[in-house]
Amino acid sequence: MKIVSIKKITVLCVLIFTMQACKNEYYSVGKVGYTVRVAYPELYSQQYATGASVVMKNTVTNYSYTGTTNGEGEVVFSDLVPGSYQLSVSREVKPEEALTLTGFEEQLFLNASSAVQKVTSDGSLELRLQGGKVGSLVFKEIYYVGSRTPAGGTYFSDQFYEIYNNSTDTIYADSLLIGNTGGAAGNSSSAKPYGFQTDAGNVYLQNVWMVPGNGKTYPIAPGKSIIISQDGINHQTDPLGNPSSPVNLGPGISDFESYVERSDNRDLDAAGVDNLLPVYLGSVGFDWLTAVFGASMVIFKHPDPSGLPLKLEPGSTSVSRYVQVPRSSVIDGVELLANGNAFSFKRLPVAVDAGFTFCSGTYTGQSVRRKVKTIVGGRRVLLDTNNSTADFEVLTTPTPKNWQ
Ligand SMILES: [Ca+2]
Ligand SMILES: [Ca+2]
Repeated sequence: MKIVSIKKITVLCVLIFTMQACKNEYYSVGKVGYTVRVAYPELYSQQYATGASVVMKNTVTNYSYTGTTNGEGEVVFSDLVPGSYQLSVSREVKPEEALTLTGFEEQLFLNASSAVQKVTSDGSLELRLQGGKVGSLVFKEIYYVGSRTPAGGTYFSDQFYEIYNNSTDTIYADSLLIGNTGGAAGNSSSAKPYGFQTDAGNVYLQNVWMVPGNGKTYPIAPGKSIIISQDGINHQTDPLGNPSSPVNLGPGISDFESYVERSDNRDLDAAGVDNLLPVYLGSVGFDWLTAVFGASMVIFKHPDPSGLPLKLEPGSTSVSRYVQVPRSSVIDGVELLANGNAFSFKRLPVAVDAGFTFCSGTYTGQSVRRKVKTIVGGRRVLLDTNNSTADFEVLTTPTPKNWQ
């Protein structure tokens, strides 16, 4: 802690012209003690921040007292001149320290500041650090392979995509974009790999949907998720469903569903489950069915999604066009291929997903789910190394909004 220098006080007194008055005031008023306690942001594994830099700046003289918080997150200014002070706190968190505090190994810059405090006698103040965006939205679970009916038929209206807030801040799902790539999944060796494979700077999507909302309509709290379903019904009990389906995706579980408006009303519009907004539907029949062999999935944000360029697949004679999404807009992506030997059919750039994941077969009722890396204060932090080979595991039974 610095001590007010006599030189500074002298200069100040000269400047304000009434040297004697100033001197009298300064020396006649007793100094006071002031304790500042610094707390970490909510949801951190520790409550109080040690090693935080605290600055108390006198708003009249501009003189600053500085100090560093101790093991209890406190700094005591014991010889403060009474007056009005503005407090500011900063704390840089190194990646290895952040891993313990938040579950994410990344550099953080936390700050706090106060309104002007009138300090006339001994007192204290607690300030909470803020900032440091930690983590992001990630795919938690994807169920895409479909299920068998009791008679052995195939059923694929029960696909879902679960998106999880892996950060320590509330994130709004409003305007979030979700899409699937085209391209073969590697189930047939005679198929050609996706013609866009050599472009590492973009992702090419067959269909793109958007979450509605005004910007603050759909908050996702830290450690919570949203589910986007093909149809937001209880597939096990609904007359249009499949009694052998592994999932109930009704209201309360599904947050959104894809709804394809058709004159024959072939797609059902489940009440209580909000509909996604279509942005570009390059290959949609009765509904948004993604490949049961595996389509690679991406979530992203873009200020003008309907203005994104549409591209023909290089080396293909198909007239289908795909939405070109810059890699920098991608929030998360998961490469889903047909089997463990299908690496050459990758459709996402390595920077989005360095690996891929797969189920044991189509209509097996299995899902792929991101592993839990650690638990901080009861909140699961999911493993996100941008490599789904390492990050995901296959479940025999999907667990929408659940972990069992
Ligand atoms: Ca639907
Ligand atoms: Ca609906």
